[in-house]
Amino acid sequence: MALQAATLLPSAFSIHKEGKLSASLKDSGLFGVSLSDYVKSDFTSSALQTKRESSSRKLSVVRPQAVATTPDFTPATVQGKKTLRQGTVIITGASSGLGLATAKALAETGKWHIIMACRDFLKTEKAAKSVGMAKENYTIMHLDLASLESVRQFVDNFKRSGRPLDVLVCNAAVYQPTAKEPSFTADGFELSVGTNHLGHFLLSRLLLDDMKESDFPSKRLIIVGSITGNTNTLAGNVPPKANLGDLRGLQGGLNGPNSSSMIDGGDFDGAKAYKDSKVCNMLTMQEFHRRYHEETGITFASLYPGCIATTGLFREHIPLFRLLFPPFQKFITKGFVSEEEAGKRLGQVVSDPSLTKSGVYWSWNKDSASFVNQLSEEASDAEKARKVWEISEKLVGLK
Ligand code: NDP
Ligand code: PMR
Repeated sequence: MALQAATLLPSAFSIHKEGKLSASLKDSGLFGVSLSDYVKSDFTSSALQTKRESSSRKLSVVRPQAVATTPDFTPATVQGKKTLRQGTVIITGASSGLGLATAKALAETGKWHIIMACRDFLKTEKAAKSVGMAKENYTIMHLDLASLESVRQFVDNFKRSGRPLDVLVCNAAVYQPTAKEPSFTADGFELSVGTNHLGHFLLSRLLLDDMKESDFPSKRLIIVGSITGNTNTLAGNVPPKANLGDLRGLQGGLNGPNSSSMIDGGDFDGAKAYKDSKVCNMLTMQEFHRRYHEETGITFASLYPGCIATTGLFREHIPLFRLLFPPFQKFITKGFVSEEEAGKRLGQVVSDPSLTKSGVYWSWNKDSASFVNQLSEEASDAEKARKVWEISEKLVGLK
């Protein structure tokens, strides 16, 4: 079936060597876009945006980012010090896809204890077993990011566990591309922004003190971003495009009747809400960096792990999309990565000693070498980041 689909796709699209996409189909109902819109826009390959990074932390060895970093996790050697204990990393949404693959990759090193922060305990237990994670390497703790009460409860439970917190990975997300009407979190926020951004915002704010107290040599807060929230890329120009506007909907609480369920105050669009939530994720990471990096030494980072077209993220998409999306990404855009490879990439951002730069957004080139990528104008707008932070603080009850 997948092969059959793949043979259909190349006749419709091709990407030339120089990275320009051309299309022989005018419109694709399946991918929901008019291709003529993209061919006009330059294909800004993330690989073309390679920048060399200079490490801001005191590392004995600084490697250029264009060089492939090994998927070998070595937290024990950061700054030449020996770590006497395992690192503790919380990964939200570790029951499937990228979160699970990262948990597996880190567990296999034996150097990490993974707190799998998930809403479905049984599903997570089965998932951990299915990928062969040894029992002593993980703990499952309940977390429903669509409820602020659940986030607070999770934080209390974690604190009571007495474990230090060394790395927090905000990975969980929902994507509702086919929803006609918005759905809402327990606190009445539109579900995608409420879960992907606001739930994680509260979680990371409440856990910051625990990270400050940790004696781990390289403490990190990672918030998973995406290419589709960055309008400086071809993928980010697929409609509907991310756009937070003047934040009037966020200010109004994203709750429909009295205000809009969308951040920019517009009509509900599930795909846009997801992309907007990813912009919030990338802005939040940078605002954390500006406010806390110097004081705490914590590394704040975001990333685009590649297009992991097989994950549960697309579970609400139409079956035909789920069938054709993986071959489309594999053979046409060549942006596809397997869950395993994506898990290694996020694993690097968790623990590779050369990825300690703070305030940056990581991507990987076609040889799987990491580099610091450029964010779109909106996703790097410091004033917007400050406003999103301040409004979010009020919405989650921190102010
Ligand atoms: P999956 O759907 O496989 O994983 C998402 C995870 O989030 C699941 O474990 C899911 O739990 C969890 N989750 C959803 N809602 C909640 C909630 N309310 N509370 C707690 N956990 C929740 O998708 P991916 O692995 O693809 O996505 C992981 C991250 O990667 C996301 O941040 C996504 O934006 C990002 N990403 C993905 C790309 C891709 O191509 N797939 C590309 C770029 C970024 P459950 O199992 O219970 O549903
Ligand atoms: Mg996209 C280099 C081109 C590229 C890349 C890397 C992605 C990644 N996509 C690319 C191109 C295109 N996509 C083109 C040309 C089209 C029109 C045919 C297209 C369409 C498309 C759709 C309909 N793409 C999508 C969708 C989705 O529903 C996915 C989405 O937006 O989820 C939010 C998606 C994605 N494309 C990607 C990636 C990584 C995604 C999904 C994951 C995400 O951002 O989290």
